[in-house]
Amino acid sequence: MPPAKRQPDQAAPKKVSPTGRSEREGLLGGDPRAQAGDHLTTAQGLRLSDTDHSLKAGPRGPSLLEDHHLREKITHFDHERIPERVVHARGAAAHGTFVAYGNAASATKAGFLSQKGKETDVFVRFSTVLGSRGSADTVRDTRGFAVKFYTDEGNFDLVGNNIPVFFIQDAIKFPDVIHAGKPHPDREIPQAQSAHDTFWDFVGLHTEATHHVFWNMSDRGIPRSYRTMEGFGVHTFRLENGSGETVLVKFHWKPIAGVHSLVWEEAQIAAGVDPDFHRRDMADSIEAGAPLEYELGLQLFPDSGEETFEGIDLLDPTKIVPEELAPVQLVGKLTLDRNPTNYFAETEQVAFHLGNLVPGIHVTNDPLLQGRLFSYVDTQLTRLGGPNFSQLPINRPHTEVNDNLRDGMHQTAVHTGLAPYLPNTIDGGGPFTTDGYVEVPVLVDGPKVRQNPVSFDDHFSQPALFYHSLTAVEQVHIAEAFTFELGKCYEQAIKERYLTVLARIDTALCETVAAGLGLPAPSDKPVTHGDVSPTLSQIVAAPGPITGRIVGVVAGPGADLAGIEKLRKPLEEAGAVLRVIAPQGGILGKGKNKQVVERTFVTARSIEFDALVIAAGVAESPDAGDIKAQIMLLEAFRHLKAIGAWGDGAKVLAGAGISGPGVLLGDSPDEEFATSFVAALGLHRVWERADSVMASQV
Ligand code: HDE
Repeated sequence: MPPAKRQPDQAAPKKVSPTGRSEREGLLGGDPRAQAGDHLTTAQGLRLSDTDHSLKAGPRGPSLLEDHHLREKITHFDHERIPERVVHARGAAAHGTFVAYGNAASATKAGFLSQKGKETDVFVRFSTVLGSRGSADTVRDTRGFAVKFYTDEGNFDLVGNNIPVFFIQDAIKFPDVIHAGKPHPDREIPQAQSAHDTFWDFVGLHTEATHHVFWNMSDRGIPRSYRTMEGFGVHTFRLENGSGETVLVKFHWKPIAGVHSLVWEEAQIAAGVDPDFHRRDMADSIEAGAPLEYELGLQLFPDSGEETFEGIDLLDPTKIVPEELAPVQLVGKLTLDRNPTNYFAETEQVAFHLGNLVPGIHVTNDPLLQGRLFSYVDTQLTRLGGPNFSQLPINRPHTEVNDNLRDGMHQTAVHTGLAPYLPNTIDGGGPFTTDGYVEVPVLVDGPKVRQNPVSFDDHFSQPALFYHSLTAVEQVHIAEAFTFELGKCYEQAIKERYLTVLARIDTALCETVAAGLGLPAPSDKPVTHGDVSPTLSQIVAAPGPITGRIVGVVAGPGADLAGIEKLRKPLEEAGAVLRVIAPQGGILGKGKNKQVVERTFVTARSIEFDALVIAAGVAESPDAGDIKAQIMLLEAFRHLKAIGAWGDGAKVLAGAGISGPGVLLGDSPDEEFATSFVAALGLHRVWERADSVMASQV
């Protein structure tokens, strides 16, 4: 093929900066010379006339070493990859804005939180923990929720997870828990899973992991989307207001769309059918104008010196403080509305660090947090190849930087002056220190010991609180998850040991899992635990928002296309997306009711849809009984999704044996039908159906 040359009538491609940033954010633009001009050049700017043929000694001869273009092209390609993150390798990100409500000023002087209406640019990267960069999105795992605020006072990074507690209490155990969770070192299997011997070996012996394990085995381990995940800073931090008063805080992100999850079978199918399920959902939604939205919340505790609240040790990252005891106060809104322009430049090269703090926010002595303060910069030195990663466009603060740091690998700044040291006279004495960041002078005193506080020894009361705060159906999911994961272990001793952990939490749960594994239930007695905390349950009693939800309408040549168009309106007004599914691709009908077929029976699978509807007019078609369509409907039914039909579409459902709660039938897709459908979708799942579908199938 001849080299691609732009035709004279072809418009020049739109120029965007490497980070795709607007003028307002011009500070973050990358090197403007990176993609300048319309002509293909070498890295040295030499225009090329051929990039398809290497230089050879005759058309059939060997390639010549002197081919500088061949060598440059291949050599650069050979070095395109950087080491993936040692944890959280699989991730996806978006840009957005944080707007402060202004009610946090009494707690913190941090400008981006305390000034009413203050807008701050943010970049958020979501991730799984265990899997490699190319692993599936929907595996059972904790999700990272890392937020970089580009504040006027420098970058503040809130590097959190979607689970409020962690497996370990002290950073020194991090390599242990991660080595146990990662694939086995001999065969490198299984990928992105905790369902294997080394993980359960470790957490059975190391019982401080129990609380986190329970959250992982709950529906929180398989979120429906990034949009429907909570986020937590996990550790307790310290806030300081303008008068120097301090208060302890736990950070929360509350999704406006509610907290919702997949069911396990759906998550497993999605891992194969669409490994990019979560990142696709986020990118598509943002592109379609449905941003992801969360509110930032603070749980505040007096900084009275004990670092406990209602008997809960605030320095122990395996403990939560129930919201019933310390309500979450909402202080601002995060909106993610812009996709990255370049995955590598932004999502891969972003470097978070807990030590990126701003005045008004401080760390505490949580021993997990203390170790993290070291780890993040350290890991970037290997991953990003040197100490200058804060110069990368995605990591650069949106404020002035004058740091006296010099040289090093990949230095891109051309610093001026002679005196990158203080004090100096040669460069006028600057840069000057000013009213900047000052640590709170907390008294530190104690013997040098390798010990934890005694309160850290309580490993079971909070997992028991969590488990008993959930609804019956959520508890069933936990029992199934333990039975699945332990059932994947080979070593009987590992399963037996973990049953003794479960026995300490709940006897019935332990017996159910033991029965599933075909093992006797140990007789250890469960711990006593505090009151339940109903806010820990995800099940909603009233319909919530349906923004970003996908509804599949099964149609075909004879379908009621006007009806589809009628249904589309209320769904889209509520923020949902309607996709037409038909036996074959193409366009159905013409004129104002014309429907573009977006999925066929070959490309559609139930996991893509939050609800399915059968249009009238398809029941008599020979395709109505297509096995792939039937499987799609039955899976949606088993996964407790709302299913509807109007007109003779009901016959298709009857033919598949689908009836009962959450099966909505109507003569036409009129207002009443649409309203009940939107309400069913807003409840996320038809939980009343759970008992009638076999428990082991969900
Ligand atoms: Fe991390 N963690 N972590 N972590 N972590 C990393 O930093 C580490 C912990 C979290 O999207 C690494 O840049 C240690 C808790 C997120 O880029 C590394 C300890 C929480 C991300 C690292 C912890 C997190 C990371 C790997 C125990 C929730 C992804 C690559 C002391 C509050 C950030 C990197 C992104 C990433 C170390 C525990 C969240 C190796 C040593 C607890 C969301 O530095």
